[in-house]
Amino acid sequence: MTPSLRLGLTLLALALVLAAGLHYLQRAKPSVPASPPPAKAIPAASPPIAPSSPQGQGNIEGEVLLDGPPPPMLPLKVGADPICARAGAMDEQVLVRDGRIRNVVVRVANGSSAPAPSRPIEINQEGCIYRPRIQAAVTGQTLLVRTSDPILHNVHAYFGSSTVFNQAQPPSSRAIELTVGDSVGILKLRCDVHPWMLAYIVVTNNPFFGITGEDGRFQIEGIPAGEYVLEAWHERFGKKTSQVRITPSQTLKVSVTYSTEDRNR
Ligand SMILES: [Cu+2]
Repeated sequence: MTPSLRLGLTLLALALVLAAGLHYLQRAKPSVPASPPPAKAIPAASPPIAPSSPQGQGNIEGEVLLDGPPPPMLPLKVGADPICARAGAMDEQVLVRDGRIRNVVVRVANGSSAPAPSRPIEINQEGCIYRPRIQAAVTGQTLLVRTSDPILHNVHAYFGSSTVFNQAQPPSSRAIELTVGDSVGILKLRCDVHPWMLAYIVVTNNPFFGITGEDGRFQIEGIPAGEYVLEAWHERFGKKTSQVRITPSQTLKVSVTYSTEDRNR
C-alpha cells in the first residue's frame, strides 16, 4: 500500500465514523421529550402576568381542608378484564389525609393571559387508570396521552359537555398529541371502553396555579403584586373562590375549606 493510498483510506474511515456519529445524534434526539418533569406550579420559562410590573412579586402557601368526615373510598368496579382487574384498585375521587384534600387545583382566576409553556403536560394509561388523574394546563399547551397498557383504550375528551376529541388508542401506539384549547374551563378525559377511567385538566390562562399534594397543601410563587380572585376546584366538591392581596416579597397564607355537602355542578 502506498503512503497516499493509506492516507486516503484513513481519511475515508474517519469520515465514516463521523457520519455514523452524526446520524446517531439525530436519531437520539426525540421530537418530544420522553418524560418531561410533571407540571409544577410555576413553569420557570413562563413570563409573569405583568413582566413590566414595577411593584414586585409575592407568593401563596395554602392548604385545602374538608369540614367533616371524608366519604368512604370505594373499590373501583373494573369488570372482568384481567389487565384492569387488579386487586385493591380504589376510586380516587376523594383523597383526604388528616382533614386535608389532595388533588385540588388552586389558580389565580383573573390574571392576565400568558403564553403556554412550550413543555407539554402528559397523561399515561397504566392498569386502566389515568395518571395523573388531576392536573392543570395553560390555554394552548400541548397534552400528550400515552399508554402503557397491553389493551385497547379509547381517549374521549370533553370540554364542558361537548366532545372535543375521541380516538381509539391501541397497545404500543404513539402518544396522542392534543392542544389544549383557548378557553378556560375543565377538560375531562374518559375511556369509552373502561368508563371508570377519568382524568381532569383544569385549563387556565396563566402560569399561577398549584395543586394540593398528599398533604393537602399547595404553593404558587412569583405572582405580581395586586388583588386577585383565587379559585379552588375539586372534581367532587366543586369551586370555591376568595379575594387575595399579593404583597411584594411576602408569602400569603391561604386556607380553603370545603364542606362534605359541596358538589361540583
Ligand atoms: Cu380504557
